[in-house]
Amino acid sequence: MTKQRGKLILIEGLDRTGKSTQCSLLAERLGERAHLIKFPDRTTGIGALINTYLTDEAFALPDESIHLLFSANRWEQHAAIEGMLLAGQHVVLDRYVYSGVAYSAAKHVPGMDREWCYASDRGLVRPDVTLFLVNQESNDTRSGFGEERYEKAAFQERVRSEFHALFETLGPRCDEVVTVDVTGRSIQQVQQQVWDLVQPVLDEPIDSTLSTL
Ligand code: T5A
Ligand code: NA
Repeated sequence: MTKQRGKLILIEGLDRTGKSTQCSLLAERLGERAHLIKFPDRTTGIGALINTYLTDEAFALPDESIHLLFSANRWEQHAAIEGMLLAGQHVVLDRYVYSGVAYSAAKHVPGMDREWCYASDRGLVRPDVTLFLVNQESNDTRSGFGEERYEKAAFQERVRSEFHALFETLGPRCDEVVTVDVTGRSIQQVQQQVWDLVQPVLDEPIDSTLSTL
């Protein structure tokens, strides 16, 4: 019997919805067979530039450039992700292409529409499932909110619309996206819901080919 490839599980959402918390708990629960990868990956040279952009409002970059850096930061991990999946390991992603498109498109810069934003990520591995965390209440009371460039209520509203529009317009090109309502729910409650949604995906038999975005 040939070895099953691993599954690519993505957790997306607005700022401070609990993505990193849930990704860590999920990876921990999956154990040895799982890897956790966070985007932006601030540990690389490109990631360091992104970090400066996010934390220092005075650091100027054209919107097109920072968009392409976020995308390039995902391409830096592409071969590693492919390798892990083909070796039978599961990969948990903390943000990915959909953040890349939604945050950039929400800037409403002429020429940077959704299609343009998506183009630089074409060819990356497609997630087997995407969980989209939504908090109906404002996230700005959660610790740390407001420290980085995009953490402003009005901009977050625009990002929210972009995420929804993106999931709608992608249609069949967009793999399974499941909305997880985290409003008023504890970390443990959300974790159980995440686990219940992910488990059937892990059990799904699948051939070893990876599909791409
Ligand atoms: N971005 C990102 C782009 O513009 N383009 C891209 O291509 C990509 C990949 C940084 C920014 O970059 C933008 C999006 C962002 O604006 P980031 O590094 O993911 O992206 O941002 P972080 O600051 O690391 O993460 P977030 O702000 O998105 O927070 P999380 O991961 O959603 O939230 P988390 O888990 O850190 O939790 C936040 C706080 O809430 C508590 C936690 O303990 C923590 O204190 N919390 C809860 N409290 C109550 N109830 C619950 N259920 C809770 N869950 C968590
Ligand atoms: Na995070």
